[in-house]
Amino acid sequence: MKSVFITGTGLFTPEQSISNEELVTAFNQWAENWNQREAQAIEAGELAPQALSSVEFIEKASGIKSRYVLDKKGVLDPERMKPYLPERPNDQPSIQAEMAVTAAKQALEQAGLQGGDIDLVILACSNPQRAYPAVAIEVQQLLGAGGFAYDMNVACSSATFGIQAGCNAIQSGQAQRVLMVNPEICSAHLNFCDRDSHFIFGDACTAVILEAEDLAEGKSDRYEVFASKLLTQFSNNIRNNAGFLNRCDEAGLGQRDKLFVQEGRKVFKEVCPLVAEMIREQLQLASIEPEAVDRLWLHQANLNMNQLIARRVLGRDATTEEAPVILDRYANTSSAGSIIAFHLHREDLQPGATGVICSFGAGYSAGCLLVRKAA
Ligand code: CO8
Repeated sequence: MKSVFITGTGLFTPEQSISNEELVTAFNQWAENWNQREAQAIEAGELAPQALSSVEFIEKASGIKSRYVLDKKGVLDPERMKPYLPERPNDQPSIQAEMAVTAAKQALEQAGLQGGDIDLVILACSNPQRAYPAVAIEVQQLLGAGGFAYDMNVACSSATFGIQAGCNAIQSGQAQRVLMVNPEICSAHLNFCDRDSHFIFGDACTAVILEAEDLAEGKSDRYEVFASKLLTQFSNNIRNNAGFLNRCDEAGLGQRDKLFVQEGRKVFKEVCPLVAEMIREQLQLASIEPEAVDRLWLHQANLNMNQLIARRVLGRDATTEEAPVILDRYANTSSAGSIIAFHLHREDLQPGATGVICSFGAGYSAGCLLVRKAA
């Protein structure tokens, strides 16, 4: 079977960032306004008051200190509590396509390629912004790529599943050079009025170029994807029921399940052992001792979660060099997280270095890619 290499990565980071302090101030103002508005019902015991959020809780429970977003003003307006992202006419690039093209151009440059060299575009993310046409096809057109393109969604594991789909396409001869992009606009489907989750997500887009061995030959900083495992297991603990059937039952419109909802504690408990076991198994199958792993580029949802997984894999605490953290600045960017970590934290690795790119999230879904820096 042909070997497949990652020859370039790119990252789009929105210009605006929200600190925990700013986010909590807006949330608490919204909560106080709500409590005032509903004072009579609260007094009568018909409604429970909204509890306040806290910076200390957020940082301790998640490790998140700030997040990048496409629109800060709308999110921090206590009368709005969601981004304002104006609709665009059809003859203008859509927001996700624009994010993807920015990240893709960086990745193409790193790989020494032009858009026209790509013959498959996979756009993999938690929520493509529309039903059709596929945003991937718009990206294909904007970059002047050939071949074919499609959207796919495996929530937080979209990028690892997307890379695997790209490897499969190259290995089966359907494509030669693949662009895989992850435009995550998490702020648009996060309920900023939900104290349990209002701090969790941020926006970003990553891009990865995959090339067959013969085409990747001689390129510096290339990584062979030499083993992989994908896993899914149905769970309702992370869910978003937004969809085109919503309009068919008025009773459900505007309910909280039409945005991101989760049982965070259950997710933590169930996903950590599953992922640690998956990585260990993958390493064992590839006859690699955990000590020989140079880097763990883990999904970036929760710092405590990553520390626990790394400890279970390595049998000891990982240093931040071994398991880089980007969630402190970016928060959870869904599928983009592990790729942001890979993009920002691999420069120092030597040829022969081995690493794990691993995602986990809604579905449940988990993807584990073993990569090795080529000589
Ligand atoms: N401020 C102050 N206190 C709070 C707050 C807050 N904001 N929120 C909750 N509390 C309180 C609770 O009320 C509770 O109080 P009490 O003990 O009195 O009942 C206490 O703090 C503890 O609450 P939790 O048990 O909920 O706290 P945890 O320690 O479990 O931390 C986390 C909550 C951070 C959510 C944690 O459970 C976690 O990170 N779990 C893993 C979640 C995860 O990884 N999910 C993956 C989701 S990503 C994904 O799959 C992609 C989906 C698609 C993208 C969606 C984009 C929007």
